[in-house]
Amino acid sequence: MGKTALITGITGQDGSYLAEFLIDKGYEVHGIMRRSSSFNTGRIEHLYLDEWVRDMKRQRTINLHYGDMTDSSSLVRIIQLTQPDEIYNLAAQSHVKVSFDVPEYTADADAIGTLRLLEAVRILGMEHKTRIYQASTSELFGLVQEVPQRETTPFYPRSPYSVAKQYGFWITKNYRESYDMFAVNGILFNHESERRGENFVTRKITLAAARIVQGFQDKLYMGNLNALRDWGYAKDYVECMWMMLQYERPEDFVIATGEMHTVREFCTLAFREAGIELRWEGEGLNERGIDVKTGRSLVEVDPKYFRPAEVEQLLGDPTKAKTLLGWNPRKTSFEELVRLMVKHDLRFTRKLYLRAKEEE
Ligand code: NDP
Ligand code: GDR
Repeated sequence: MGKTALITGITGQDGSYLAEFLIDKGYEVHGIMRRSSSFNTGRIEHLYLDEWVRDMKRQRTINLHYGDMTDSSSLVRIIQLTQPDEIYNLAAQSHVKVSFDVPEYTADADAIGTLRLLEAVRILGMEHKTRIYQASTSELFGLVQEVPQRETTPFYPRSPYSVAKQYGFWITKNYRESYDMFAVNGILFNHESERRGENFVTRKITLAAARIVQGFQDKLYMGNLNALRDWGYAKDYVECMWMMLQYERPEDFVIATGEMHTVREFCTLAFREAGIELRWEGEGLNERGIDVKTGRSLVEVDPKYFRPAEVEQLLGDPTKAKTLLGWNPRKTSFEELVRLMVKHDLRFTRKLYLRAKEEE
């Protein structure tokens, strides 16, 4: 008998890659999706077929269940029904800037949601059967106290999102220590992909570069270009989530590449990949990314993208994951990551444009 996994947040970037990864490993995969007025299954449609089609094709697919991190009863019901060996808690209101606009909801879904999940496992008496992965974040380090950041670096969260995730971190650790549960935190640094949400900085840039070079967009407006991030590839990072749950002991791990770049560098590289060489001029609010060939200003700063409190730099030290789990932090390089995102978005934006033309 293969193992059964339950993924919260299966419709998100990481959930979709993790579902693919676990299916390949022979898992029976279940996912919790929330109700939405428009389809939210775009990232997993290729894994999900209506039941009658599934029967016809006898294809291994994922099983989706309606539920919500703000609804304990749904969590209890789904865990009881699916009896998972492993739960990956990836569901969250995951946008840092948006968390300043919806702080209470963010705390409910990200902090208390984690508690609800742990309690559901305990109420069902499954605390010694089910291993739990909690999606913790480098945002916990916030106002950086030590460079690079490792498992022992003190936290200083700087947003309602990271404050909520700090609760998630500690309650996971607390349940591990109190009830002897195999519950672990992956402290993951930023990881990106072709499936990254369109309002996170990397995807916003790669989409804009693709649109601008094809003439569908004039300019890109950005927030803090000086922010430094340790960016990895989501596909490489979901493998590490699984590795943590296979490890002999429940432990928390920092997952990062150990290399950081500014948002500006990401822009320069993405535009170059799309065929535009940028030159940077001016400072602060007047900074501009100019197309070297045409002299046109393509990237400008709009303060509406600034955050009330910013995390200026994050750089992780993945030594523990490398040593104990044998995880390879540089499988996909920064340059490759930018290349594959831009390549995808050039095709993606072209397709959207052609479809819109057809419908005209
Ligand atoms: P996404 O924003 O792409 O996905 C979040 C998922 O959570 C979506 O499936 C979303 O559903 C679901 N969700 C949101 N609110 C609820 C709710 N109340 N109940 C049930 N489901 C909900 O995030 P990522 O895939 O990028 O990240 C996965 C996890 O890892 C998140 O917890 C994030 O905070 C954390 N993280 C991410 C990092 C990164 O760089 N990507 C780094 C460190 C941590 P829907 O599709 O309907 O919106
Ligand atoms: P982050 O990711 O806040 O690190 O959280 P995001 O891509 O949103 O921002 C990274 C940095 O870029 C700066 N920035 C901008 N950001 C956005 N979104 N839009 C802009 O126009 C823009 N201009 C500059 C930001 O100020 C910031 O410094 C992500 C999420 O996936 C979290 O869920 C996760 O926990 C952390 O990564 C690790």
